[in-house]
Amino acid sequence: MAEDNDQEEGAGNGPGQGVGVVTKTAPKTKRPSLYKVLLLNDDYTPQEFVVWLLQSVFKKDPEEAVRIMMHVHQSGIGVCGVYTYEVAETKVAQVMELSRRNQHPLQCTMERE
Ligand code: TYC
Repeated sequence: MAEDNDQEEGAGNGPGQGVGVVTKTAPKTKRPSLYKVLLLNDDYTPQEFVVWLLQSVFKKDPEEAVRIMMHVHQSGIGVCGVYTYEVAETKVAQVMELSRRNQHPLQCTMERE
């Protein structure tokens, strides 16, 4: 019978009954793009300066710094680290400024991963 059935129109919740449905939108967290900071080899920048840069700018331990420097020295280019855009940009600027101040021709650049 209609009178004792909750599913009939006019009974229960649902549209038009003044009862809201709580919905939750998943928060949209987009992961930022990452950028490789690359060091380029040259014939003039001292190896010790490159190792020092890798420790001071890129926070590498001494062994890792030597490994990266030797890789760049032997293959011409190498990755110093991977960062978000603004961090990568800052590291490149720091390397270029330190190299300029010390009159070394060392070049550093960044590239989207
Ligand atoms: N090739 C340089 C030398 O023999 C050392 C060096 C290594 C320079 C890495 C730049 O990114 C570099 N003195």
